[in-house]
Amino acid sequence: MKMKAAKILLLLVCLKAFCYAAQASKSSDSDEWEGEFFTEIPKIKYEGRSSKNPLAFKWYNAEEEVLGKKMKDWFRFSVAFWHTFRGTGGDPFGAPTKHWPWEDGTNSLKMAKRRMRANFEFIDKLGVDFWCFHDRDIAPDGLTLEEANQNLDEAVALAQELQTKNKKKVLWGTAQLFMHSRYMHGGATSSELEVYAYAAAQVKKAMEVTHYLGGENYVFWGGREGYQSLLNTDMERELNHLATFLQAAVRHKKKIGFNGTLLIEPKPQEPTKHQYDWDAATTANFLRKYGLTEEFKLNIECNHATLSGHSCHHELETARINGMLGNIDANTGDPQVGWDTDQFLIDIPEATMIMLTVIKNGGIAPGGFNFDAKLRRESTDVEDLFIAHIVGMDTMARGLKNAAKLIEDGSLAELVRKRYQSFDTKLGAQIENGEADFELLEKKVKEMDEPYVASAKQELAELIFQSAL
Ligand code: XUL
Ligand code: CO
Repeated sequence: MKMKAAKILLLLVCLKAFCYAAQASKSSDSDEWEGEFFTEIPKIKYEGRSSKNPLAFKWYNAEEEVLGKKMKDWFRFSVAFWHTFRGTGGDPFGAPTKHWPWEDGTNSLKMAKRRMRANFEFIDKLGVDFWCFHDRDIAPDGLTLEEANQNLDEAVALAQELQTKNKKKVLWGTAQLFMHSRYMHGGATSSELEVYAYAAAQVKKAMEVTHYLGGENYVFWGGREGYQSLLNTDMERELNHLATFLQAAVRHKKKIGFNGTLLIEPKPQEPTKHQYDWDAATTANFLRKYGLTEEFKLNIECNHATLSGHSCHHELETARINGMLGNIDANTGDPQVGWDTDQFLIDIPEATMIMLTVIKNGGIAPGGFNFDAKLRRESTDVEDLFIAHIVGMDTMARGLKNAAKLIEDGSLAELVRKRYQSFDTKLGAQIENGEADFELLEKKVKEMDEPYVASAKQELAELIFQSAL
């Protein structure tokens, strides 16, 4: 019996490999991929909780209103081009594992255009309105900046045409300043002036194409803006350079009439040992020091939050209370693995905490939820790309519904209000307005008994929280 099952399995695997090979050869004969990329995948619909169909939403119902806003407007979900269309499954120990039928194994302009077509079919079938990209994901680099820019222009012209046809939008664009060896010391913080200049020219072009595509935001993620050792690093000079770079970006944004939000995406390390935009608070302090708080917001990525030793909720709250919550790179790490695994988020309590902050913030538009997340190396079917996004979207929808329940119920907010009610007094107001000096407080202490200290009620807060899940 076992032998027979194994033989059938082998036959199926062979059939599938043959099928891929046949489709791939078809594609390499013609200049353009004809027809559909995802022939086996229907348009993903909401089927409700009882559905057992893996290619359907059980919770995410785009048009459903929650707290007066449609689900799709709370989330503004976006597909990350780099993971979904450039992720190969390769890792430092092993070769690529994903052999998508439309790939011909090259980084040609022809291939870039084919991928772009696949991208728009994918986001349309998934029912998502936005996508995000790095300049070098969507078009091949060139031997010169001019050549790279020309390639980018061709890919962007097609993207523009497909965006209009499919009614899709760019959530954010960005420049890839970490892959090319010239950026080994960083871009804006490189010790080499010519590299600083190159990075500026690349960002200039990436901002221009993001603007051309009607992008709603532009992201700076400083993967190599940091140091490996302080012994050979002038940290003060590098940070000053980073600031002048960002100030120049602001001037360029205004010059070209780009009204999108500029976002910085904090991450503590990886690939650099220490990244300057370590976490939300460090980045907020950097922006304040250099007078950039009016011009930038933050793009909080959950896996970056946990890498910096914080929860995603902590980073979102830090951004929110500083008026800097701009966008969310929705993903998660692995509790046992110490690096940026970029997994799709499936933790419902975490999604609920994320949505509590997003609701408190009144939403995050013009930002959104970008799935900066990838399939595991071992997930190699085309349908896995859809299933991964479906589970990510359903998880966030459950988070939204739970958070709305908690807000409508009000007992958690009441618990927090009560906890600080000793400050809802005349003296409390004096303290909070900065009018109570130490002499006044010393006088009050002399008039009162030993302070009454109430319970923090953490377990009750947790009880209320979990009852909404
Ligand atoms: C890397 C990361 C980037 C940024 C964009 O960890 O998150 O993909 O989101 O450069
Ligand atoms: Co990210």
